[in-house]
Amino acid sequence: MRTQVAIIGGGPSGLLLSQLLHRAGIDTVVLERQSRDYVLGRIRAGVLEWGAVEMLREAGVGKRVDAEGLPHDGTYIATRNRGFRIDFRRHTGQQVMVYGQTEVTRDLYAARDAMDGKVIHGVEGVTIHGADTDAPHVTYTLDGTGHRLDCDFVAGCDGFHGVSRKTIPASVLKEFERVYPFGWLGVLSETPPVSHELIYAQHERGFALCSMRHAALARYYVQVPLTDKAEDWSDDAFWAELKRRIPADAAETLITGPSIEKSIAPLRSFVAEPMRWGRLFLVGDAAHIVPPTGAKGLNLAVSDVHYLYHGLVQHYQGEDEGIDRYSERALARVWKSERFSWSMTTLLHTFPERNAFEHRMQEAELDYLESSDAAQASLAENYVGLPY
Ligand code: RFL
Ligand code: PHB
Repeated sequence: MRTQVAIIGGGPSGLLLSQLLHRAGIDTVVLERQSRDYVLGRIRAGVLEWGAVEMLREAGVGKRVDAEGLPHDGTYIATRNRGFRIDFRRHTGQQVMVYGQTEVTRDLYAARDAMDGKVIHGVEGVTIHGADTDAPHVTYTLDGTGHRLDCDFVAGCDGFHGVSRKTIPASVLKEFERVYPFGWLGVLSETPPVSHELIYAQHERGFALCSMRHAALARYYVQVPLTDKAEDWSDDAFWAELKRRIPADAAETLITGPSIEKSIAPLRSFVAEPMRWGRLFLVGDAAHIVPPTGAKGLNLAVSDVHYLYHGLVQHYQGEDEGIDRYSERALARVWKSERFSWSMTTLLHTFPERNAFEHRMQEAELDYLESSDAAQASLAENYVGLPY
């Protein structure tokens, strides 16, 4: 089989890239290890930057996000003795859109089906060959039979644990990492969200977040030690802990119910450089991970797709500037989102090893954020998303 762009991974970045390229007349094949139901069962991101929404519209999949997404003009930051609102609209003139990653992926699958896009599920042993030559190819096994896919380019959209990044020789790839000493225990429940905007709560027992998917589906998180296991947390224990950490008025009005999903995600910051090796491009989580505190993971995957999509379209029009500068352009935005996600994580979490000085620094930082318009404008600017 032959295609122009072989895409490894059918998560949001792989599907969006495939959809955009197909609309531009560029042929792709997406190779996904899991089944479609498995991919759609993963509960992950919930907040889209406006630029990401515009990319979905550009890909022809903006209808449902526009109809069902919840535009948010601001967010709350809370501590035990105070709470304040960051007004995105006032500071930036922009909003964000609350719309689940599951729904983005569902919309992209529907669009790929409608265009007869080639998305192959259940592939095993994906291996990239000759990425540093002019004629790369990918081999894989499907239902026990070996296959070969020849291509012009390979897009590595296969997430943090994929094969693409590992294909780049260690002598070329530089990795930067911070692993945080805690995770987020997340619960999804079919209850009305406690607040019409998100609440990011700093508390000495640990961070908590009140989020949502829609009017009847709430998403909550609490910071937990990495040694905790989701199955050891009863629903009652989760609700009790959440109520302790959020402002009293929210705790009083919180409507609880059975969890329909409960899982723990570890927090990590990670960047691999460069994001291109020959004819292989890394996209999204394959190249970088952010802790979820800034809601940037999915949004960064979308901005990577933006740069690569335009670079590939240019290439097929005879101009290589876009693909030649892909890594540099993507990384410039990645590092700024890494900085923001790291600073939000540091500001709002309880670090077991913090000393008295560092505690006071955290308090002063929160105090500054509450009292300074400039600090709030900076948070707002980063939260709604830096320009592409
Ligand atoms: P994905 O979504 O991981 O998709 C990669 C796809 O590649 C497939 N794959 C392979 N396919 C073929 N061969 C192989 N060898 C393969 N290896 C892997 C996988 O099955 C998968 O389908 O990466 P992508 O597309 O770059 O998208 C990135 C986003 O998914 C990610 O940044 C966010 O979900 C991160 N993230 C969150 N971001 C937020 O902004 N807010 C959140 O609340 C949030 N929560 C999360 C998250 C990520 C999590 N992970 C990765 C554990 C919660 C979790 C649990
Ligand atoms: C979510 O709704 O899952 C969510 C929202 C904001 C974040 C992280 C996760 O910062």
